[in-house]
Amino acid sequence: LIITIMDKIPPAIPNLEIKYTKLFINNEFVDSKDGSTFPTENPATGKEICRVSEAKAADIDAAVAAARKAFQPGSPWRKTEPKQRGILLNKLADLMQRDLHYLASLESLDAGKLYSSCYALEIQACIDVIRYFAGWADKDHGSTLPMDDGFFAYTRHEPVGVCGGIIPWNFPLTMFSWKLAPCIAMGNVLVMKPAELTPLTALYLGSLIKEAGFPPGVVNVVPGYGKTAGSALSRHMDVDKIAFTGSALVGRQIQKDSAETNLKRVTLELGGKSPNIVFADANLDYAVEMAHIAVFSNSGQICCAGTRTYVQEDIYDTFVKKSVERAKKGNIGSPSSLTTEYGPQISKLQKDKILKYLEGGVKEGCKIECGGVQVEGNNGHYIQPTVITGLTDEMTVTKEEIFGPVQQIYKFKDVSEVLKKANNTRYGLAAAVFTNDLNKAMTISNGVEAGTVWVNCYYKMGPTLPFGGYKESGFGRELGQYALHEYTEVKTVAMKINAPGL
Ligand code: TXE
Repeated sequence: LIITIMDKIPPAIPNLEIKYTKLFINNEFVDSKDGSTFPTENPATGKEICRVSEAKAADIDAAVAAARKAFQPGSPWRKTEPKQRGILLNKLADLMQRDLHYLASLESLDAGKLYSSCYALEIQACIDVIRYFAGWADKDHGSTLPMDDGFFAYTRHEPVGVCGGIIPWNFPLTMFSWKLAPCIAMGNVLVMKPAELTPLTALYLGSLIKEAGFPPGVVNVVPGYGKTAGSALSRHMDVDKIAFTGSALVGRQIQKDSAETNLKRVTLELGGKSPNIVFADANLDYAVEMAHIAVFSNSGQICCAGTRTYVQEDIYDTFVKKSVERAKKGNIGSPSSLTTEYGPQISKLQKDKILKYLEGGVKEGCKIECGGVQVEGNNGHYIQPTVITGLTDEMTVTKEEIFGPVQQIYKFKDVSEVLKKANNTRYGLAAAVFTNDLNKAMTISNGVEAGTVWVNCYYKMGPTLPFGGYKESGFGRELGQYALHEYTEVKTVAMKINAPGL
């Protein structure tokens, strides 16, 4: 199957022309107010790609003002019929489809992500998400409510207003789409701050938003750093909601910012330490492969990665051996090459952080079965695919998100022990179980504290499936019908009926 897909993928565009590097406010590309710019680099080479205008507080003010103006009662956007909002979103999806080759090449260049995956899977999935929410634009509505005689009551679903998006660098276009699509479908306006490490596809999307015909100010894109641009957005008195994906640390800060300012609505998706549980009765080779994919996809930089692999004791030794063989087999290389399986980490900072976790893990007594070091002779931020064992629940590497290509394999005896271990974490984003025993599958999927549970599969996601965290993985749901609630206020209207003589 992979070979068939690869055959259909054109090579990544070489020497890519970067078309948009300025802030996108009010449907125009503009310099930042003080003229500041910042560099964005190619993680595969460590070299600067270009400089991008840097939004600071004054630019965030301008973007929020443009969004607020677009949201005023009587504005072209407020008068846009729900059906038309869906048509505009579908038009945007058409344009992304048209420019898939360019977008995939740009995403790969700026984020160090595998071009093949961007082209064949991720951007297509963004398009699907946008089309899915386009369909909801004229289908989400309130209801009439049972009420005392002489009264009539109903609810209206109204847009929240000016929404701010703050997104990370591991899935730049995906995160943009997940936040943009339900936000716009429900009639809101958006100020999006992409991660400082990956601003380029977000700006390009700005040009497509304009081309699709959205009125000025409905969507604004303001790249900049977290402490300046991000904070100005999350502390803004005229922003009604922030949708955030990123680190738990910053998630807490954003919640605090909301409390200290205007109690804007907040949804948070903050990563995880997801357990992937493999029982002895599972199909062994399939489980080894899926556990590998669960950790190493996107260079381990996935919030719901299966970072704690729990393997039942009867198959533990074989599983470790096969996992190590698998990790040694993959092709490390340029993310733009169609044959590459493992690309770089996003930055030197992230690479160093991962290596530090590994160093700490070894000091705490865990064993590196393979990898554990950076790839030498390369200026990109590459780390060898790593498998570690000899882990305990108390180790830092068990508790914290490493966010790199590091598979941690644990041994367990039975269902009750593994369930306890799986839930022994502050996170709760995802979990998986591999077994052919229905009772085990049900016991784990009912008992595990996580927003998504995969049974005999991993990363099975789609526009209809809500995604979000339990516990410190955050709150709120993206995708699916549940996402609509995050972008609507419910208004209750109770009306007295004057019916003389009845
Ligand atoms: O995230 P940050 P970083 C985890 C992962 C990773 C760690 C650090 O463990 O190693 O976080 O990554 C913006 N106010 N995840 O430092 O800082 C920032 O500009 C407002 C998991 O890159 O949280 C960016 O746009 N905004 C995660 C966004 O927050 C602020 C994906 C995320 O950056 C801000 C990425 C502030 N004070 C990292 N400070 C996941 N859940 O998938 C920063 N930002």
